[in-house]
Amino acid sequence: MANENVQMWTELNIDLKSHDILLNALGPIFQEVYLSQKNRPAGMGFYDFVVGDIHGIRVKELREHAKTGGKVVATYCVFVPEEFVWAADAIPVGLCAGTQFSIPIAEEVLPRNTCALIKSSFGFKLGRICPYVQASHLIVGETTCDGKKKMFEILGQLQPVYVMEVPNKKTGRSRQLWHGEVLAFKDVIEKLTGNKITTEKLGQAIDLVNGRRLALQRLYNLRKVRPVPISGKDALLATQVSFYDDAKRDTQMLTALCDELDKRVAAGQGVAPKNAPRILISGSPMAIPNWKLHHIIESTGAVVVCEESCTETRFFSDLVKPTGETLDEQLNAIADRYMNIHCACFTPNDERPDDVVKLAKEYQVDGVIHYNLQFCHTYANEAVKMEKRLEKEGIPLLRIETDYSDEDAGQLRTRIEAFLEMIKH
Ligand code: BJ8
Repeated sequence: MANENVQMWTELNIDLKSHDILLNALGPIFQEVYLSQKNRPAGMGFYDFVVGDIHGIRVKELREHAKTGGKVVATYCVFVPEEFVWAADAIPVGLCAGTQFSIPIAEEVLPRNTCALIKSSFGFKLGRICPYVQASHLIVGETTCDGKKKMFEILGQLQPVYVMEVPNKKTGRSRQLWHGEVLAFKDVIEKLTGNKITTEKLGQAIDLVNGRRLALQRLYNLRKVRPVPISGKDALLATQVSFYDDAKRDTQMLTALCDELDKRVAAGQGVAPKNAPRILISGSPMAIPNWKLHHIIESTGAVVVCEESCTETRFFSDLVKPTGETLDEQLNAIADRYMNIHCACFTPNDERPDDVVKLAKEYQVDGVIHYNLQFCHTYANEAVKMEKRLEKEGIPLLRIETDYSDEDAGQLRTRIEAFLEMIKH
């Protein structure tokens, strides 16, 4: 198997030397962050297996799909409507952008004062260390923030890139623009694949993606229980894997995990004591393998019970209304659903603080940690409004700005411990 993988990576033009260093570093980190946890649900075995072979089996599936003429479409943002990709018999894959490893490579080209997520993803391509990027036929970017949209121009010199224009406001005119963008994206995917997107195929794709969203909603609802039956780290991993696994299999695995958690809840079995501080994280996305903040928080005895971010609640909380009977109605339902993502790239974006307050109550949290990646101006500025709003609601907030390196881990731990001390009942 290992040889088979090496052969596949060679065919994908991977820089094997750097790639080896990356995979060899990931094992011990996963051991420390994940496998050292006690009392994990057995259903997490699937996710451990996926990480254990992170650049193997799934990449092989993508390659086999490509050998029969199928296309692979890579994305970085939850604004890209994956329903069209599935409906055209292509496979969408959310790209990894969560490791420090690829950042020095990216900094050879990009300005250092760019957020870690952008640098990490760009470094994966520049350094030829991610087989998912190498296996994709098209990368779909978006105009959500300045750093990303300018990076996509440079990325486009290395691989085919298509950029969707995401509006900055939520006015009627912006919605019209977005509807046009969604329609144009459908055409791009049809052209790439040579397959016509029919009402029937799109209906099936809507059901497929909604099915996965419902399974993720079920997982998150289980985290509302006290004591919580799954750690924040494990829930985070399950959602991270959802970005690149097969949607049907992912739904099955999530369902099996939730069935197990139901039993834990019925037995009153939790991963942390009933009185462990419950934390909500809100802010920038945490792409795989970014587990830094969860690991620090949970190793202090607190438990992360919810994340308001694009790798979590913003990814699955809304469904596409499965009511459309014509292609036009389906397109409108898809455009409406995606326009409702409360990313900080919008102005104003008062819905996001509303969401955080609502989630804080539903998940019975003791405090909120606002997480923003260094050099991300949208989330950093929005934190000002968030702070005021949460203060009004009497919900304690700690603002954190960090990157993917471990340099500030000690300092973060000290600040988080002080915060937990302050919110203790
Ligand atoms: S919909 S949050 S996935 S853009 S952290 S790259 S905003 S400088 S990731 Fe995002 Fe889509 Fe919005 Fe979600 Fe820029 Fe900020 Fe970096 Fe960001």
